[in-house]
Amino acid sequence: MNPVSTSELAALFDCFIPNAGPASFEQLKGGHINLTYKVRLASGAQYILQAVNANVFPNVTGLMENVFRISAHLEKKLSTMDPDPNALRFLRFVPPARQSASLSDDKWYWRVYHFIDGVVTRTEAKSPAEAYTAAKAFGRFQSLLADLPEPRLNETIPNFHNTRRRFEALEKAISDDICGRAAGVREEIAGIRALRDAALEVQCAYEAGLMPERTVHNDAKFSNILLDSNDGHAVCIIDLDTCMPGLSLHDFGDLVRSMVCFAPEDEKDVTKIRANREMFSALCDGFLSEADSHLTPAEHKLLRAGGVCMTSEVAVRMLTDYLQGDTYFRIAYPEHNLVRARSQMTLARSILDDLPIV
Ligand code: GN1
Ligand code: MG
Repeated sequence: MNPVSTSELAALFDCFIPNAGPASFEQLKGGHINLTYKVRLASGAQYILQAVNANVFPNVTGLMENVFRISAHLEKKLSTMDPDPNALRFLRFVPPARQSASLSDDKWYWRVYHFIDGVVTRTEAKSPAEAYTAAKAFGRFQSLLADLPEPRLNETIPNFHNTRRRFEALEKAISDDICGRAAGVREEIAGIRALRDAALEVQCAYEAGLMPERTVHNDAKFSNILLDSNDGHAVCIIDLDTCMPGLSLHDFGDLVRSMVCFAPEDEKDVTKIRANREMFSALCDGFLSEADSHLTPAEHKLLRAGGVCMTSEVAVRMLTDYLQGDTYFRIAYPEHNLVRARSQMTLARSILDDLPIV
């Protein structure tokens, strides 16, 4: 998307909160798909103005329906529990006060929600205590959604974590080679192919009936938790756009992917990438402290396999995007997707080789 001017942002925001007076807009980096701005009004009130990428999420109506159903369910459940100042909170959306053609087209869908103050997000975890906190929050999220009433949520991106299909899409991108990049990434292709069987373990167990479909977050990375800036407790799980039917291990796997190593997702120096046992153990403990009772024996046994699955899968997706000309994940420089793919496949290999089964 071309940069959005301040006057355009102000006009968009006015559709939600009319005549709010002068506002400042700050683009928040992070996220590879949507565009996010923090809005600050002269009164001090703060909001998030966000554009959902309709190329990635063509069924925005279904997406928002999911998000509202989940938020309402969580709010209802939490209201019946003992008030706890540290309980998880959830995003509150502001409905548009008036519709406008600019709010939604085939490229972007704009929405506003309340900003939560006094929090930070981070892309890399620092300590096992932090890993425990994040995994516990996602375990709780899953438990709270276990009794979401029927019907099944909309599958807004079909086959989102269908790992086998992701590998097939990579093979197709290699043979189509529309950008002529395949010859330059032979080593990466071989490395990712070598991970295929281990990456498919979770899907095979699901297909064998060893674990049920659940309502899950589907992008359970560390940066999708707002942490209290004073004491670091988990305040809110954000980015509910991919909440859909899926597997518990997809969420646990993303926690492992995003927290088991201290290097960033796009670390260029792969010698810095190594899965850390203490972090993994803290992630297992935190997740199980909330989700233990609802997991099947196979889900318990495949916790590490969840990490291999999600880390390999994202490497496959990033390499596919690189081969197809970087049309999906936003990049900051030409080889960004290739760098990400390398780092994530190195991490998947290390999760498999360096971590215990549990
Ligand atoms: C994307 O845009 P963001 O950062 O929320 C992607 C996830 C990947 C993640 C990798 C809809 O999420 O699946 O795991 O990047 N989201 C979508 O950081 O494809
Ligand atoms: Mg996301």
